[in-house]
Amino acid sequence: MSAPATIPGLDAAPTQHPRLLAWVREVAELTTPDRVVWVDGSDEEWERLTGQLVEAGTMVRLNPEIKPNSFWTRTDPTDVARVEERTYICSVDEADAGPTNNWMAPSDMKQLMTDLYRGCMTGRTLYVIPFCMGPLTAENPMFGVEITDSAYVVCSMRIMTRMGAHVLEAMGDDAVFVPALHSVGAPLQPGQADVAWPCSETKYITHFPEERLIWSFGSGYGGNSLLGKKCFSLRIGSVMGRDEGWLAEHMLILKLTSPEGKVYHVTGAFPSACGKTNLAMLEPTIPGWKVETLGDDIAWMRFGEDGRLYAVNPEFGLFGVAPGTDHTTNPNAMKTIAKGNSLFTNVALTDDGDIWWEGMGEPPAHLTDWHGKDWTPDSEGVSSHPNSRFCTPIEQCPILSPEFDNPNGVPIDAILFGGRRKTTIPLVSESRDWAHGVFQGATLSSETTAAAVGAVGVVRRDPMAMLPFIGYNAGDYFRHWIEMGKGSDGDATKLPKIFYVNWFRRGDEGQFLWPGFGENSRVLKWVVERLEGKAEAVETPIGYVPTADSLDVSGLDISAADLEAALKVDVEEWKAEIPQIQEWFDKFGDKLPAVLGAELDTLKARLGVE
Ligand code: GTP
Ligand code: SPV
Ligand code: MN
Repeated sequence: MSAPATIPGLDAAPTQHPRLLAWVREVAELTTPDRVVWVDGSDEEWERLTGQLVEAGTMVRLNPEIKPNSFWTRTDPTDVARVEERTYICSVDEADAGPTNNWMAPSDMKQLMTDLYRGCMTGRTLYVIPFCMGPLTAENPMFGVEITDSAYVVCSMRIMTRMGAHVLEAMGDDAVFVPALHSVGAPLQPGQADVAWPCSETKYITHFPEERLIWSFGSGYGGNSLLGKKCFSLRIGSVMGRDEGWLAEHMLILKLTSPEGKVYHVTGAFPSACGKTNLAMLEPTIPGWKVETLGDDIAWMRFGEDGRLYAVNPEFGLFGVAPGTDHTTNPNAMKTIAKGNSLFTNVALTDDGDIWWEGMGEPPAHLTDWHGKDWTPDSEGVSSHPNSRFCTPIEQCPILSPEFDNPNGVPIDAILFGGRRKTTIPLVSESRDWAHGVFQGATLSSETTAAAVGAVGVVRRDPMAMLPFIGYNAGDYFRHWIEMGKGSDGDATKLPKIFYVNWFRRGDEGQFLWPGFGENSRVLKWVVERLEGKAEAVETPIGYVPTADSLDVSGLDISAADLEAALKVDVEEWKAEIPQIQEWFDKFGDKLPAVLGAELDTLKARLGVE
């Protein structure tokens, strides 16, 4: 069957970039949309698309007096989170995907997905979104182009990335870019009515690392469809980083100023829904300390000319977990969304056209829940999906650091690894050196959350909080981290110090031992004082842990027993961890760097394990 001679809009391309034009034509001929729209990122376009989405029932406009220019969306109840089981790294050699990724041969995957894509945009609009991850002023701007048949994705990408006409112009005729193809996989036959949230039961989130290519099918949600985020900035980004000597990491970035006016920059890798956004926007509870936000989810880290490691946030918006976000826990997030221009997905709607979710104080007497049903405080179940999200421009954050747009990034002083563990892992420990810090990261464990489809609360190894995001063999990824530890100029003393934190340890009654949120500034203070050589610590088998009085708890409502329990290194608990770490490391065979095997032996010896 031959494709129609012309698809409206296809030839109206505002670019002469030959590779881009050829790719858009090829995709349009395969997917047969009704029209092609070249996205310009303008206010008029936003008005038009949000208007269409309201008309289609996908979005509800919120009360402009409360949340100006903001919208509420409910997804299909089956399309609420990343789908790790359906995520593939299609490297040429299966060994390059490693033991932690799903793999299929690129040619097999392409054949399978080409069949899915054939005609899949019938009755829909194909949007072409030129975008740039990180500042456009970078020496090598990291361009991508997403093709999607979802206007919701276009609007979300406008918040989450630098995109539109100015990006296309900056690409000129020959810029290298990452092609990222997305379809919700729900063609419309003539006369067929659309649904509010089109998607497909068949889902594939696929990466071709050698080609720097992304193909996604079947889901409209977050990390599955906003392809600049996890797919480009982490999975493809990590492969680029391996090849070019830098790191693409699932990390927040913050700037910390001490009462003496000394400036530090900290990154933190915690798994999905384990506290990055909250720490990035933290309001310190200890006097004189100041936090400014640089990024809440992704950091690209490269060596600067001075041999230090610099971090850039490639994103332009915040895609934050809604439940638990409130004026007490994260006041800066609340101030950011109060400015409007935001999308809310799978939260609840109030009767006066505002949004509500669990954790936001007393519930109103009546809500429309994320299923679109009436909800009252007596209703069974929650009003908002546990992975419901706010999507909001980072430039609206009242504590955004002025360095946010600096293409060179900020020099990193400390890296925090952290997980969600009820037991075993103390509030904070400092690694002995880089290799020990990489060991802490490589063996990081956390309970699964609602950010991915599947069981919640199951402890798993999540190396550097990157388990679902490493675009290559995790053993090679550990080796890359070890290599980075040599420094760019052989001076490892310029590298950040590595710490391991856990805000989520529980007491005997199931209560959190540590109050968390703004009080985490006390841990940041200890980290800085360790960098300055001021704070005391005890050496334990797992690293340096604060002494009871080196952590500033002045004015904090915590019992001595809870504090001791939060900081405790329990040798028996750690002994129980060893077989799990051993089993985890065994997965990597020859690929496991010998340094990490040696770290495990050291840990065993320190714990007195045979
Ligand atoms: P992703 O966007 O999925 O990568 O998540 P994230 O790492 O940015 O996590 P986020 O900061 O959104 O927090 C996830 C959940 O953990 C929210 O419900 C928070 O309220 C809660 N949380 C964050 N920090 C703390 C803390 O210090 N203590 C406790 N108890 N809960 C926290
Ligand atoms: C995560 O799951 O780590 C997120 C949300 O930040 S998503 O964009 O869906 O990946
Ligand atoms: Mn994340």
